[in-house]
Amino acid sequence: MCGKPKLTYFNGRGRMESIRWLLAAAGVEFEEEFLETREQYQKLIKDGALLFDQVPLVEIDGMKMVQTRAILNYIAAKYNLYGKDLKERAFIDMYVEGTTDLMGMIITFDFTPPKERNLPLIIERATTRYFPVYEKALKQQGQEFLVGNQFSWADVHLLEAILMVEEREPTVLSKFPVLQVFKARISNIPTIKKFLQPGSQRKPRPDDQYVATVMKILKKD
Ligand code: GTS
Repeated sequence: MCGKPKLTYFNGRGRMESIRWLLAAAGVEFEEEFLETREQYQKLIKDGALLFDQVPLVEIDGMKMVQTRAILNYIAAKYNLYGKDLKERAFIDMYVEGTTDLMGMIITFDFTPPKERNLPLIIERATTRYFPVYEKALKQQGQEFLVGNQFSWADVHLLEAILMVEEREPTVLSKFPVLQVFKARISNIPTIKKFLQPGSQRKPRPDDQYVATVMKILKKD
């Protein structure tokens, strides 16, 4: 690898946060450049750095990678967090797509006009559609991890999703004892434990100022 991966995005979670989580879980140090102005973003486009004129951008192994899913796939495969065969990969993909859908609802929440926000729907989906699947999978397997008795991207993504929903509804795991144990166990993996500590590159829940900055840079006002 040529140096540390460099992540270019806004100084907040958005689509980049799962990439930060995955790199941190793999124990990979990374650098970050934050977009603060529209000019910075336009320069990236002018320089041809963004294949589809969109961020996240991750410079890794001599590539300028865009498209969140492609970036995550690459990192997961490179750092052995993507299962040991095609079937394990298929399960990791299914679990990750589920948590992506759930987190997507929360990521867009702060960008939605207050009157149209529907937190009860998110909590209902978390507790009736998504968390039961992970609770059952872990229980049936009788194992510590979601796929193949081995720590994978699916576990990292599920913990990220659990913490994100808990930020909005702290009691959300009350009916999911297996997920409670899972959360404690995965949070204690040394690389993750470090990422969860204050001062890490993990980003806080978005505030109004963050939303305004993103809107200004993307000219969505
Ligand atoms: N499919 C892409 C991905 O998953 O990476 C979508 C990327 C995307 O839409 N990025 C937004 C962007 O650059 C920024 S954000 O949604 O992550 O905040 N939008 C600019 C544009 O012109 O589409």
